[in-house]
Amino acid sequence: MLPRQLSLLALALAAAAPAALAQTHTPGSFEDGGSTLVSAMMMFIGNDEVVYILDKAEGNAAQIDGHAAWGAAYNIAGRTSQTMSVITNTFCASGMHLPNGSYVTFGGNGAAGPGGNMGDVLAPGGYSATYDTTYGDYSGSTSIRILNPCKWDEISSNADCQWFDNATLLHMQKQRWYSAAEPLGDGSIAIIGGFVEGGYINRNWPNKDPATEGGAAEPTYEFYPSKGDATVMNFMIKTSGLNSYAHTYLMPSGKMFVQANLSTMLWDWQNNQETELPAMPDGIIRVYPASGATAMMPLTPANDYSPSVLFCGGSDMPDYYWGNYSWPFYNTWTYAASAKCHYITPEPTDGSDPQYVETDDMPKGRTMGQFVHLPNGKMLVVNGGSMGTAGFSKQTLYVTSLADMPYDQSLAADPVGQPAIYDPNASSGSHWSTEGLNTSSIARLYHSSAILLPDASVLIAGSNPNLDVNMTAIYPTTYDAEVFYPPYFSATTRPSPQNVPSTLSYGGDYFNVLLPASSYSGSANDAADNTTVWIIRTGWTTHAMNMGQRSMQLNNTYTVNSNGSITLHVSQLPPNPNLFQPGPAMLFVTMSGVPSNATFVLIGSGDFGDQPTSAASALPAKVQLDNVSGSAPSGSGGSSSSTSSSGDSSSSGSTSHTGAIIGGIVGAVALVGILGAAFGVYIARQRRAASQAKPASMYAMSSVGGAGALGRRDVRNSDSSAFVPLQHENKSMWDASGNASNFSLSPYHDEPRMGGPSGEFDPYYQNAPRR
Ligand SMILES: [Cu+2]
Repeated sequence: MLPRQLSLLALALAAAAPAALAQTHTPGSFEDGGSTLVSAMMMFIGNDEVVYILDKAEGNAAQIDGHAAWGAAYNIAGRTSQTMSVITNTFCASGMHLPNGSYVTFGGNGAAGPGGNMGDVLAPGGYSATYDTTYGDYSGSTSIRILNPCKWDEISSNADCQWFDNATLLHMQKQRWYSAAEPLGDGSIAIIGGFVEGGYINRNWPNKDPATEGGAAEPTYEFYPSKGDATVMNFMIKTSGLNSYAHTYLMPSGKMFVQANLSTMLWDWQNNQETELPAMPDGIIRVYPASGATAMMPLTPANDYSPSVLFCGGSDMPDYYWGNYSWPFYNTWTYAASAKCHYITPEPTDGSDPQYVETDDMPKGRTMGQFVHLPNGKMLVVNGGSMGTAGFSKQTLYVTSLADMPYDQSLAADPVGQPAIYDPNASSGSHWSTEGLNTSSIARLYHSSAILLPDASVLIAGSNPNLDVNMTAIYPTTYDAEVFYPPYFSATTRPSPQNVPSTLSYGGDYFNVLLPASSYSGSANDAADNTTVWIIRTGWTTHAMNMGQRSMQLNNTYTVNSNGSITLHVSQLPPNPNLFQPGPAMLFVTMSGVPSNATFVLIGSGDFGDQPTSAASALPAKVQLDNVSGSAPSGSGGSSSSTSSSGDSSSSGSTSHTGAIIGGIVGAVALVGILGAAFGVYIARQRRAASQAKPASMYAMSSVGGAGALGRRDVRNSDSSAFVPLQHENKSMWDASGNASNFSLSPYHDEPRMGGPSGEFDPYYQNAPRR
């Protein structure tokens, strides 16, 4: 066949790709998800076509602009990827959606070069690098990078589809590696804590300066867009050491649940006041690097939209074992991860005191397990290992040579390849199920990720417990993605809702969704009674978390029509943006536990600021009709013969069914227009002007600023061979001898924009004091 004919065939196949959703998938199985080109340390879903992927700057074979790539876009239907340009090092950033459906990522690390070494253009003082000429990455320590999702075909051709990543124009006040990020009810994002640069855990030992660790810890919070100066959060000092990637969940009151080390609090961010909540039980650490699985449990009418936060796994390693910035003071891979689960309702509606409550153990202990909400009200846990912790290192206190490290640089071992599913509504002792769930043969340890896809399957990718790309390590750099098919893929028919809106509000008029009779079999009344409507925010997946992930069941009633169709009357979200912050989400209609495909929806105003709310309107009373049935083949997953909304217990992982998966793809198309329109003020102009500009002056080699921003002048007294900026043999402020004369060359901190760009480039410009 001639090359041209081949390419035409490829085009024809690509055009047919959406029909892949109607293919057969084996419930409980993993399918080959293709290559992500860069190792998927972070992922988020942009729309029904594209998942965006970020790696750290490292020596990936995939190239862009003449150097290794560390960004990619993944085609969901085609399971192929294309590289994307990212300017700064995204090594262990945090990320979040924005109210308009764009995404933002915060911080990272200094520039890295081959071998995980510091880049070759050093920052003043030589403690880290601003740039590396081989990998082509700039420091990402203060970066704020923004991406406006595009359809697959646009990405390579449209500059507006690229990352905006220019820290000269837009950046945080502080350097942050492993910061937490949590959206507020106004769509702005709290950015909390982190390391200034890398390390195993965020402390020296002994821990004499729990606030700043001699300038290595960043105990402050700030907001994007800014609400003022970065300010110390006392909780970060209290939890010093094990306080990075703190677990954060906005509560209905507008206060924020924050969990780190063994401590828990409610944070009134408007007044920076902390209310202590009970300590995590049983000495189990859930933050990095113990990295327990955590998620807010689904918000439902049945639980009155009262949030509970679930934690599973992690590690109860004694405090000393966690070591310091350099490495653990224990051979972590010999320490079993916890299987225990606890949940807490931080703001009980009955006025009782919040308490951690133990629930069923996971089937197996896990560190780096991660929860993915499924559109049937259940929670999938995937990835991780049963031994050790997150992080990587060339040594521990006891194994002092990399050659003697039994799992190379990995501090975890014994990957747990079998998913498990938690049902919040099951009775005690039966919350967990692994029935019919296959076991993946791909280790998903440090720097792996997982996210729900619009067809309700789950994309799993990443794993790279190595300083740089290493394809021969026991747990190598992993580019192979997998798609996991939950048990509801046993269904022969899936619901095909019509008239799903593309925007939702906080309160206000209900909307109607039509379910054709072809969506189900059996009694219409029973089918309607077992139909639920879910909005799921998949979040920003990295480090065993899905930052911002939420699941909410909307209230609904129904009318059964004489032709067998069912009209669902669906409430908007409850009139409180704190329950489900403004921004993008996927809407599923689930019949007897079998979800439709997702429709992408935008919740709220599409912009920062106070969100419009109105009282919830009353739903019409449900209307049933006897002797009306669905027209789907009987025995389908949507059959009313299912007696509960679980619908997935009878499937077998070894049985394959042909699924006629019809879906809400159409609704997703509408979102593109919204994305294009809503955020122009913030993004479009700046991107056109500056997105591709090489930030040659990004980090001028000046000694401006910073010296006063680091607090105490104690020096960090531990170094890390495994985390980029500290690997350099420098005599900088990090040096244990602490030469005070170097302090005037302290890290870049939020340089003033003298003669700089106008405010159109920088949301901070109007409202944040510069220093
Ligand atoms: Cu990391």
